[in-house]
Amino acid sequence: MSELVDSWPEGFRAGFASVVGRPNAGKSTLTNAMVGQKVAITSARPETTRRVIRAIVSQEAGQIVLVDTPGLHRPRTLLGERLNDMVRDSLEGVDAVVVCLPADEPIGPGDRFLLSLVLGKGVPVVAAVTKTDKVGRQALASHLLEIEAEGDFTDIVPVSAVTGDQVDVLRNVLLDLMPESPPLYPMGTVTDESEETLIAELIREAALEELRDELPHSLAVTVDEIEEENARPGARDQRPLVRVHASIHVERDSQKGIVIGHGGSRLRQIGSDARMGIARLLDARIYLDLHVRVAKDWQRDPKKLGRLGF
Ligand SMILES: Nc1nc2c(ncn2[C@@H]2O[C@H](COP(=O)(O)OP(=O)(O)OP(=O)(O)O)[C@@H](O)[C@H]2O)c(=O)[nH]1
Ligand SMILES: [Mg+2]
Repeated sequence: MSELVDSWPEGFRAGFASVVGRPNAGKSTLTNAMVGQKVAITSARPETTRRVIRAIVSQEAGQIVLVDTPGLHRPRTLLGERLNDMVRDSLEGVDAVVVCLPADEPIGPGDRFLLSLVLGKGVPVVAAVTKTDKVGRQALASHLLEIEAEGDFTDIVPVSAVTGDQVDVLRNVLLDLMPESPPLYPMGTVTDESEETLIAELIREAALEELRDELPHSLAVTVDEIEEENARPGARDQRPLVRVHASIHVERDSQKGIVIGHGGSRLRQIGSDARMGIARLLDARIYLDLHVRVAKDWQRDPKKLGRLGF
């Protein structure tokens, strides 16, 4: 990969930092803020991230490959176990670990369990105290003291991914922890995820948003086919037309109706939201063909999980 990068400044640093924390702690939002571009999908529902996503921060002085992970939680399904395994695997061989601890919630047993997995393993651990815009100064100050007492952190950085406050501080702290190395990716690359994965994720994000608290965990999305056509000569919009055929998989027949909605209204809304995100991603006109399919109890079925990419 480094042959794609011809030269780099003396003393350039590059390495990996795993971003971990309990579900909904703000890992993906923080990852996107550090990159300055949306790579990972986010939502107000816990367990949004379901795969390990590499998001790359490139700066003059170095490169940080952030590894955004699913939230570590008490698993209830085979899918849950797989997600937790991904988090554990993501800790191997990284140069730093960022533990996200929300400023607006007390440290709980889940956080302590996670800390026991990462602290004292010879890898620097930075506590990112997330969502600081949600609490007052006083509350934040005492929360920081509590976190300090939880273990031997290399650094503790309060940060808000929404206002951007201290995002640059966290970036610099991490950059200092990276080893001297040539760039690991061409400068300017923001992720190594396939287009197909990013599209499937944008559809899932739109569905999570539209379905609110209904069946958030029962959905999986696959992209079945992508076709690209050039714009007709003389057409007003000269961007290519990309036809995306994708499926939303649910666990039961009854859920199919929920996703489709009255007269198909919900599915249309999901499609229209997702289409905007995909158009932005590909800089193209998008035709999105969405189907809802039932993959009975897919979260507990190893074969079906495999087919859905887990
Ligand atoms: N006010 C505020 N909200 C935030 C901030 N960061 C994240 N959030 C919100 O917190 C919720 C969860 O954010 P995510 O980034 O999806 O959390 P996550 O840790 O990646 O969650 P999982 O992938 O489910 O483990 C979303 O509604 C975000 O908008 C922040 O700095 N300030
Ligand atoms: Mg996430």
